[in-house]
Amino acid sequence: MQAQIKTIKEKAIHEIEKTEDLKILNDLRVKYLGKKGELTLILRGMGALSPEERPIIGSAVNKAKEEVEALIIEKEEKLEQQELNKKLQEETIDITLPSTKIVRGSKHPVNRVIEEIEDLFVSMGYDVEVGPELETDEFCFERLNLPKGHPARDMQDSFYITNEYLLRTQTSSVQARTMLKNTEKTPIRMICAGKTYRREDDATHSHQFSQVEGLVVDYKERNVSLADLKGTLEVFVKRLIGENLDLRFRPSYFPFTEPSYEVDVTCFKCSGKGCPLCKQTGWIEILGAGIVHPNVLRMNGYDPDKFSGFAFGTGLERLAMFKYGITDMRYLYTNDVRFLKQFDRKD
Ligand code: 2NL
Repeated sequence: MQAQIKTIKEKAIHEIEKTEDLKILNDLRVKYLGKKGELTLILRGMGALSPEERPIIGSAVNKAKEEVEALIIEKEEKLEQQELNKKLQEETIDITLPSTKIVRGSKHPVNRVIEEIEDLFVSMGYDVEVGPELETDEFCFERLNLPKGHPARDMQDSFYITNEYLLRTQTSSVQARTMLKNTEKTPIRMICAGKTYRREDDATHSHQFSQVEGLVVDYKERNVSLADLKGTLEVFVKRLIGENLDLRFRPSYFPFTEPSYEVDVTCFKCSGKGCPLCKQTGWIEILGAGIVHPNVLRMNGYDPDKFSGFAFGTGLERLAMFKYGITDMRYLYTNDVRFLKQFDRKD
């Protein structure tokens, strides 16, 4: 019996020493020390032994088990350490390698202009409002003094989705919404910038463009006048494009204002001397503006006998082109990174 224990033990030691694999090592633990392991089975068979032999054999088996167990643990630690070393070796990071360059996007020039205009008007006490691009005929036209059948509707061929819904042709719908939602009917100073859509597509027009519009409504006795409108637009244009520019107001027509004006600015290319860009006039049209039409006030909940104000609107693409000297509107839409990268600045 003693000899049998010795043989099993030596076989176990030999196999443990031989293996270089943690899984096999675990199999060996089961094979020798497990419930049906070779050494365990000897203990189980001890019933057949004489009472004198039992403690001797029992102690011999237990001693052998302990030895084998210790050897397995020792080997286990050694193999685990080896595995870890190998992993560390394989996963070392070469910090001298050049890093991968993170390609970062840049703000689109139109969005840069929007943010600059918003900052400027906020500094003058205006609120920045937003509204839906999918609008109703009511807010896009009706409430802006453009009833169905009005000839000025023809100036804007629109994208109707249903009889009622269309893609907004101007941001003015947001002013109407702002006036209407102000149930207290307190004075309004707001601007709204965003995307607008019209059914046109040629060399100088895109079906989608961006506008910013402003609206001031105040108590009549505060006398908001054309002088305030002129002063506001002068600050707007000079701060945004250049202090040495002049503004010119020409009478015009918009359905939502009366009187209405088109506002010209000194040609940025020839400084007013006359060139092909300004068609030799020295001026370039950039804004529409006027005194808010009494109908528009009334239709949006403001009594025209008690309130008056001014409004203005402009296209942001043209403004961005003036500001940055961009010569072709299509650069703003074609997403050429060589163009966009030039605006990747933190100023
Ligand atoms: C242009 C002209 C303009 C307005 C927009 C406006 C809105 C309300 C009331 C009165 Cl709710 N006016 N907006 C007024 C005058 C001109 O825009 O050429 N836009 C690109």
